[in-house]
Amino acid sequence: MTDAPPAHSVEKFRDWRFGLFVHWGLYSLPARHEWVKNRERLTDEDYQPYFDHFEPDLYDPVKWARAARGAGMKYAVLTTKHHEGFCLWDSEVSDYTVAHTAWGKDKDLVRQFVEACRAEGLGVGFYHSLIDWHHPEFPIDVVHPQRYDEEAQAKAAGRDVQVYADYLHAQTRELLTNYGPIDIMWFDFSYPNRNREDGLPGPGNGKGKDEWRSVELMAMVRELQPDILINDRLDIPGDFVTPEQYQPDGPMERDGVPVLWEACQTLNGSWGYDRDNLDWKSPETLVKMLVDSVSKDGNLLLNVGPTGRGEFDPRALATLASIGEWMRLHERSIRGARPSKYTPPTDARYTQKGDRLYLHLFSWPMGHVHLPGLGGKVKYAQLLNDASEIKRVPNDPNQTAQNTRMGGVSPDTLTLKLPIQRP
Ligand code: FUL
Repeated sequence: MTDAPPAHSVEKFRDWRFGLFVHWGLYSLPARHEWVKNRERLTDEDYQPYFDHFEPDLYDPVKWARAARGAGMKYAVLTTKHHEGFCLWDSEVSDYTVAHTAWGKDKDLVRQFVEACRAEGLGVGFYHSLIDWHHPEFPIDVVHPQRYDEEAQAKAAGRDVQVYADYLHAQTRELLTNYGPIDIMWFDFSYPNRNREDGLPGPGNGKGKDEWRSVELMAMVRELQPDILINDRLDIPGDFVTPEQYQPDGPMERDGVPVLWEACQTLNGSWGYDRDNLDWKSPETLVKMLVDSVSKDGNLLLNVGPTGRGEFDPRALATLASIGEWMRLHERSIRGARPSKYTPPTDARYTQKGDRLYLHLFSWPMGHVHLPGLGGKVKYAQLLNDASEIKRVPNDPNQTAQNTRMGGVSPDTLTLKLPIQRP
């Protein structure tokens, strides 16, 4: 067993920079967030209608893959099983799968997804939940986030998490054996912030890794898929870290050493389809998140929650199309780009590829922009969207000296003249 992924997998992932996350399961039917079973304290019986009515007749993952590609994404990660426990493939160790629904007899939605992604040239990742609110041996009520009262603990007593761990390992083995090469294994999630003795929030006692048998699980993943990258949610360090719904302050580190990272972000605060949620982020906000990630050497995994019929919501499609329009003109500054050693001015970011430095202005300054540290270093400047030339404002030695005294432009600052209006 090796404990690090091959360098070529790491570089491929860093070059991709932008991927699609898909949260799809039975929770797409109530259409009230993927945690609906927990949030509304639904019993298995309450939840059964969603299994009975799971009929995604419009599921066409080629359309998903094309929408992703159109947005400039290079890989896609699918929830093979979310916390609710429902499996999108015909797992040998469970009846709680699409193949056991009235609609889905013998269907394997995971296979179709993998094939569509491959056909469209996208990398493929599997999200797989460690939590399982349906498995009879999952000690749901002790460790279940938001549920740690006495009644819950009593119910959980006697459940054997190791039986569940066997199931988790068997399912992971199926996923990594039956679908060809898989690029990313995205486990979710252990309980670093929960004391498992009393179930209360607080410093974690790190027992999650024993319950999932994380070391053994990770070794199996690497053995089955030597080129795969594994995320960090098993309670042991993984290949990349996964800031969720926030942008880190800068390049991320683990134990003082740079670490590969991928921010995951929603379109509207919910991962699963959430019909009445109107809190949609604008394409501009999302593009800024992408640029911000790349400028800090990270990736962005942007989520869509398809409907119960298996389609992307028109609002999601419109957002992806707008991002795609931006990417059509600016992809060079994202794909394969890395952070720059230069510090950008306020409300701006740099990305860099070879000797090309890309300046992303999050707000448009009036008339000109000062770039500290770049004086005398730039041969030519242009706008990326239309290749139009950008002139520099020559450094007037007297003016510069005066500005320096006043705390303004210094001799090593490059000043560029911008169009008054943002193009
Ligand atoms: C979290 C989960 O609980 C959410 O439902 C979602 O899957 C997100 C990406 O990870 O931890």
